[in-house]
Amino acid sequence: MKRRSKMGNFTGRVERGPQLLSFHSVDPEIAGVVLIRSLHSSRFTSDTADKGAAPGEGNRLKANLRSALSSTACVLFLVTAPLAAHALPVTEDPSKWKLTLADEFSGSTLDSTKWANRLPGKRNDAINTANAVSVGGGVLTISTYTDAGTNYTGMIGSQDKFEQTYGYFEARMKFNSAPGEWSAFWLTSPVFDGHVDDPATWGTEIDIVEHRAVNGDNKDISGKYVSAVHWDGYGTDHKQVSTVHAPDPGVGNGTWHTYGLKWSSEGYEFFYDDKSLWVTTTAISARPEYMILSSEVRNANWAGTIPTGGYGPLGTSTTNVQVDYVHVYEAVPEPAALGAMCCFALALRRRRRR
Ligand SMILES: [Ca+2]
Repeated sequence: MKRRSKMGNFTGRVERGPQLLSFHSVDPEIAGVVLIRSLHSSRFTSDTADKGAAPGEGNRLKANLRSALSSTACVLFLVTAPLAAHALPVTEDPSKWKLTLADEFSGSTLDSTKWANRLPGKRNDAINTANAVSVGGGVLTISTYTDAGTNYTGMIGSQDKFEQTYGYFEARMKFNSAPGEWSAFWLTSPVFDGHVDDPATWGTEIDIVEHRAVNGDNKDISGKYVSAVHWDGYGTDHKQVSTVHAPDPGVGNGTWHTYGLKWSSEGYEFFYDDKSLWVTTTAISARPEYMILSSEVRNANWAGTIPTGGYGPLGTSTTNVQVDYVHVYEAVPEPAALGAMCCFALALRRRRRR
């Protein structure tokens, strides 16, 4: 017997057999299956038509459930894990998340309890310097500039200060990218490079957003951005999956947007302004990773050609990335899962007493 039914906040399909009644949720937010094995399962009767729930059926089901729960029957709840591909971002259900790091970039200096300037010195075609990194007006700014023919830029990372396995990572960012330069918000593992064949153990590079003004052919792609997952190190075994998000109305240069990542044991889900854009279940890292906010310069590569004369001096260069905030959350256990564990333990205790 199958029929759709409503039971409190649950909507689903009721199936009944000998001493077994199961309630299959069809609500993607519930994503669970409740099995109630009851000596009283015969009470779950209804003359409701298959096409929908009749008035009063929800109350009957709730009453019968209460009766079954108070009986000596064995009660078993099986709740499946949330479906990553259909999960909602933090902003739509804050109760499911606990804030673990927040930096609003207020004040006038970088918060050294959360971030450190990363990899000072030459990197590709620029020199990473703390002078390129500033905090003011409520935002972090990483500038890319040229002084006496040398290009300078910067990056910050939370390595050894904040690392987390799984969760929801979000930054509100504004790109002012230029040819030869790109900026990004990404995660990586401290033991990523040099290890292969086990991304769960060694971790991955997770690029939430990489923004360029132009591509390797110097074609304007400022309205697009890349998300990617890299694994098996940076050597000959290196592998990656990536996607170019486009068209994304309003991305461009000089516009604020949020870029988010929901990372769980089921995979990676990438968000843009709270909209899910891409899900991949490839190479799932299961180890703590740290965050990086970066700008980089590399001539005649995937971000095009450095302008003649460079980017201009610090203070007048218009090439930068700004970050309004970084927020990180970890998932809290679902109430349904907690309830299932409690009921299962209760059922075991009752069985032992018999
Ligand atoms: Ca801010």
